[in-house]
Amino acid sequence: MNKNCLQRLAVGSIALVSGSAWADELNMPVGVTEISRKIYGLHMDIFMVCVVVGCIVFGAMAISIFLHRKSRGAVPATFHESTTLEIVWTLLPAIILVVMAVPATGVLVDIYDAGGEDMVVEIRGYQWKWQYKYLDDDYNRNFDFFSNMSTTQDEIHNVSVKDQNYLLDVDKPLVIPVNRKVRFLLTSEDVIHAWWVPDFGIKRDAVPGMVNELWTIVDQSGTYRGQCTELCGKDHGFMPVVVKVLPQDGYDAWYAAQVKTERARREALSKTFTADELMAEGQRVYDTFCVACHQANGKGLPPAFPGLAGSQVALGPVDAHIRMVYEGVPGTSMQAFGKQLDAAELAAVVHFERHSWGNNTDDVTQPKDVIALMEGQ
Ligand code: HEC
Ligand SMILES: [Cu+2]
Repeated sequence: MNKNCLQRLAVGSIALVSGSAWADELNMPVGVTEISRKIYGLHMDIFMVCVVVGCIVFGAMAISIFLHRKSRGAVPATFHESTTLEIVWTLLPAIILVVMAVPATGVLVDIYDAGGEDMVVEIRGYQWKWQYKYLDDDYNRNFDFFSNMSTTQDEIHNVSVKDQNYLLDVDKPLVIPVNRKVRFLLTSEDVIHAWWVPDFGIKRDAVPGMVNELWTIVDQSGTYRGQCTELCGKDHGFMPVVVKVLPQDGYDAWYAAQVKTERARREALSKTFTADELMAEGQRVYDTFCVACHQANGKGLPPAFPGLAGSQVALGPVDAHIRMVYEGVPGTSMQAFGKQLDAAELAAVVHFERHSWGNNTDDVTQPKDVIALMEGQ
């Protein structure tokens, strides 16, 4: 620990104890939910207990080192096995621990009380993005979307100036209404991730094959940011969480727009598109879902991630190509995209790969081709 660090620590401790403005910079956030404020209160109470215990213990030590030093002719006491003393120094810490455990348990019980919700959102972790599914009782009002980090590669590679929300921005945030109890169901499609929003005071693991619960009631509208907090592979640091909390009427308008988009998406499954439309949509899907491994120039990052320019699969029979993207390649990082993309998106991205970076297969892939092959219709 260097001097600067020690200074900060000293100033920080004083700031925390005296509750000055400095504390805001160094302390954990108070947050915008009752739970986050309870956690903050607990943190401050227990911090105070630690400060008092620390002062007594280190104070007694400092005083005895100073007053009873050898050069003053101090002679050590000779007593052994003082039963009273041993009872006192066992009971006292035990009592302090119990006193701290009581309020902590109360808050923990509140944190786990996910019942009585107004709405449910399923959160699904993927390498390396989040999917949000709005689970309405009415199937026709259900929809879901992916939330991908939107920080540009140029910012990451220091080519352009870093944004204020560097690595903490997404293309589509989770949107929830203010003052409503939202229950989250957390799970994962691949490895363990963890969903965390410090301002809400909530965080939980997203475990494949399991569903964990989480809930929140946010009482201030605004945009709140968090991150995946479970080491989940190469792009673990690139799957931020962004939550936009809207007033009820703004939220209702947003929800209605999502339902409309979802209707259009479901209709697209039975449409026939032009080659240009497929290329435009395919580019969007590729840039969102494939570019991290196969790269913008289609050359991939061999040997880990094969190039698609000139690839046997991208130039071979279309059925095998669709199947590969739909089912993935088990045991590799090539995922089964049939779970994440619908038939229209799959058709577009397959078409795009067959007509980009010098590939030209002279065919057109439509949603109905994907449905016929993979969904058995
Ligand atoms: C996390 C990394 C990753 C992502 C993201 C990814 N792929 Fe792959 N992809 C791979 C790997 C690894 C292979 C090689 C699999 C193997 O060993 O056969 C592969 C192979 C392929 C192949 C076969 C290439 C060949 O010639 O063998 C195609 C086609 C393909 N991916 C398409 C896609 C599409 C389309 C997307 C986006 C929707 C995508 N990939 C996203 C990792 C990825
Ligand atoms: Cu993760």
